[in-house]
Amino acid sequence: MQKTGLSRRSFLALTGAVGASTLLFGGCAPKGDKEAAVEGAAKAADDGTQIVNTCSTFDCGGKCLIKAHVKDGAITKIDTRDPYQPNEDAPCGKACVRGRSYRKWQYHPDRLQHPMKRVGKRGEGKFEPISWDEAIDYIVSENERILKEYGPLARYVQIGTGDTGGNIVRADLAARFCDVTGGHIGCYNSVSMGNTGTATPSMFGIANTGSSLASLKDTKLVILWGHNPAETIFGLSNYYFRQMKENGCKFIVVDPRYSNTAVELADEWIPLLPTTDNALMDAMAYVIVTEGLHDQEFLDKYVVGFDEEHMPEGVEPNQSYRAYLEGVADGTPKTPEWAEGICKVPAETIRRIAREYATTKPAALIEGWGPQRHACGERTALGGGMLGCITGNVGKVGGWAGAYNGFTRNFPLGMADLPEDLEFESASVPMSSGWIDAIDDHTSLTKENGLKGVDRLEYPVKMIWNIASDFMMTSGPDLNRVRAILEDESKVECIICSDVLMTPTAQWSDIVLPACTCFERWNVGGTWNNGDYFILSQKISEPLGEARSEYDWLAECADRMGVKDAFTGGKTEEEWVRYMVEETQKEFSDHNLPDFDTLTKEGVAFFKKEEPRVAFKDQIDDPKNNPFKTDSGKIELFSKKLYDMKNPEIPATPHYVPVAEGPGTELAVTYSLQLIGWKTKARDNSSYFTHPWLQQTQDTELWINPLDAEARGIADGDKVLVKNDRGAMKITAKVTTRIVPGCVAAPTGSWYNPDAEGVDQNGCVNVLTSSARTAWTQGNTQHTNLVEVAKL
Ligand SMILES: Nc1nc2c(c(=O)[nH]1)N[C@H]1C(S)=C(S)[C@@H](COP(=O)(O)OP(=O)(O)OC[C@H]3O[C@@H](n4cnc5c(=O)[nH]c(N)nc54)[C@H](O)[C@@H]3O)O[C@H]1N2
Ligand SMILES: Nc1nc2c(c(=O)[nH]1)N[C@H]1C(S)=C(S)[C@@H](COP(=O)(O)OP(=O)(O)OC[C@H]3O[C@@H](n4cnc5c(=O)[nH]c(N)nc54)[C@H](O)[C@@H]3O)O[C@H]1N2
Ligand code: SF4
Ligand SMILES: [Mo]
Repeated sequence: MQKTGLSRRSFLALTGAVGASTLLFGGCAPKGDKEAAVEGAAKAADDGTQIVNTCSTFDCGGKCLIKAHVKDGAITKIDTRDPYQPNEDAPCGKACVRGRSYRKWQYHPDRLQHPMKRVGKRGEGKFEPISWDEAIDYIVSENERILKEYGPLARYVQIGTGDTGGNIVRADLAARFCDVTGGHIGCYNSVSMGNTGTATPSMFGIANTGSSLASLKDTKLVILWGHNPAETIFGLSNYYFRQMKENGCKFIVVDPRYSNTAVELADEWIPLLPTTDNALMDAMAYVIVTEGLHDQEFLDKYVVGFDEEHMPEGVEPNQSYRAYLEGVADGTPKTPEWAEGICKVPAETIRRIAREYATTKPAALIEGWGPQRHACGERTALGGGMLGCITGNVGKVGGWAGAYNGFTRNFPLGMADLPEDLEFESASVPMSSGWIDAIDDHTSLTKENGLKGVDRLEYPVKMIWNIASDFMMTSGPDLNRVRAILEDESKVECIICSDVLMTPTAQWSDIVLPACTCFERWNVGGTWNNGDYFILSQKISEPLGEARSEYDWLAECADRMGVKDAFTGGKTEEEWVRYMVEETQKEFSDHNLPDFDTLTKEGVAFFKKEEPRVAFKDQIDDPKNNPFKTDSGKIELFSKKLYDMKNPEIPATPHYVPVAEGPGTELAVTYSLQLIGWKTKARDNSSYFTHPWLQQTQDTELWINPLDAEARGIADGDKVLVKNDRGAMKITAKVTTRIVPGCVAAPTGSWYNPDAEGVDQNGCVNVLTSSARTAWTQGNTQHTNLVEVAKL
């Protein structure tokens, strides 16, 4: 049993500490001297305080150097700047407002400190503390029972993003435990960018179409399309974009909201209705092509499907993208006036930005992931790539290819895989809502609607593992539907949760285990998208109370089931981290990476500085020897594979198709506003929802345009009810011109908190979101919702 290094008194003293909230956006350290870092690292101050260079493992979009001040086993202060000053050749993330507040999360008064077992009805919130021995007994016996009664595929490991900023992922450990004891159902598709992830390979042959942001040094124009790095961070995006801004690069932001990124960077904000991006993209293409501003030479040489002269075999005439733009088949040319009626961007603005984008070389159109977490997500992801192609910006220094918004090599190396001769069953379902179907009607799942690994499921899901995950009851779609299913205790028989706080998912679990935080165990943190370094996420404090690392208790469960060595591979968690660092050091032997012990002092391992990566440069410079990895070897603006699917929602060219739940539909008569969520600086997804400091940095409020507010008699600060057929939530209205009329937006991650009538009290958008999946990827559609708003 692990013991806390903190006395109850010092814990209370820490949680009682008061401080002002820092209203900073994320960013990076200025240039400076790396040697100072080493000198200052792990230095003991006069009062015995150690300063440790480390990082968190949150799935937050960044990975920043944290300087934790540690005294008597407790974190007394979080710093990020001095004396560490990474130099310009090796920039490293500097803590954002959330990072500055880690200590208040680490010592949150509500932290779970003991295992607990449900005693009331599921979801009622009644638990009693149990010992770890009792918890292990329960987990082992439930696993043995479910394996015997149903089989391994009755065990579902829920997506768990809480610690995916680290290399050892908690949910993966649960999957590993299940596999060494017979197998499990997992999930596929990234919850963050699954629609982009599937769509882009059809156009470019690979999913990661991003370049290094350092390659944009001389870019003159950047269009940030539904991309909000001032809040979402995305590696070192703010560092590079701010430098570019200072050097005179123009920024246009296309977003239904005047986002913080628009505030900070935009020379021009283009508001549009959600889900209509492709109409704007089509009309921009129409202007570019009809005015002869497109790069015909590039299209002739590298692209299939732009015009009728470059089409694959076996396709009817007039299916090219150009024929679509000209309205050859449907009689509707995709003019700016046509698009204005759909996306609400004035035709003259469309003409102006289309001309500007096509005539400014190089220019980079970079998409965020918000626009693709929609029912039309696959098409929107490809639309950005389409504009990059017709302007010849692909494979060029300073240009940009597709929807992926940066590039990072994949490192460091992970834990060793399970032995190849280990036999276990596996299947997977679409992450967003396949698991809901696998509980509710497992026979409905087929290959056609997303089941992988097996032809059919023989039994429903009976056990759910929620490890570092609040997806089940906060961040997943259509929570009221999920709630009704889970309330029937005969359906799912055992729900396991390991978290640091009593989240809604924990409340709806049968056993809740107190997890240690990233500061109480070893790991390695990697960056998102750009930033060529990794950071040792050090254990700097003993777990609070009886909190434990999942690695340890799962190893104990595996031991009880006779498979401990298979689970651990003979290593402790810390030994795995050492192994990963050493293997990475070996693999990149010419990069002069620090060894584990040096890393404990320096914190950060920088890779050797290399030329910035420009996606597809080889394919463009020397196409003969470097074909694109598509069927045709070229960029596919028209995909024969998609054409053969004959599904109007999956067109062969990335053009506008209205969504089923959008403006102009019959449903919009009843629910006339589109609701989107966005990721706020105050949270990391659902994490920090109850963080007392971060709550002060962004209210949970519904942005609504004055026109829509006035029509409903709503004033700024009024309590409103947001409603559709799936559910309702109460929230405070923020009447603001920062949002386009016809659209309302709320921050994501508010904990699900329904009252007796089922009306959510916290502003949890997922009572209103749909479990429908995208047509092609089976990805999530959580930004595509129609709602009505009324004053309470
Ligand atoms: N409507 C709507 N829904 C969305 C989205 C959206 O845009 N709109 N976005 C989607 C996306 S992209 C994502 S990634 C998901 C995120 O879904 P969430 O599950 O909400 O993700 P997180 O907040 O990252 O982490 C989940 C839990 O991990 C816990 N945790 C943190 N660190 C640790 C740890 O070290 N150990 C353990 N055991 N627990 C830990 C946190 O306390 C938290 O409760 O939400 C998705 N849901
Ligand atoms: N502060 C903070 N940072 C985070 C996270 C967090 O929770 N908080 N979460 C992290 C995670 S897990 C992820 S996956 C990433 C997610 O990163 P993103 O998916 O890029 O973030 P979002 O806020 O969902 O969306 C970005 C922008 O898209 C806009 N948008 C929504 N719908 C549309 C549309 O139809 N068209 C257009 N043009 N724009 C649209 C939103 O208004 C928003 O400003 O962020 C990461 N970073
Ligand atoms: S939350 Fe993410 S972006 Fe903020 S300090 Fe931590 S690692 Fe950096
Ligand atoms: Mo995400």
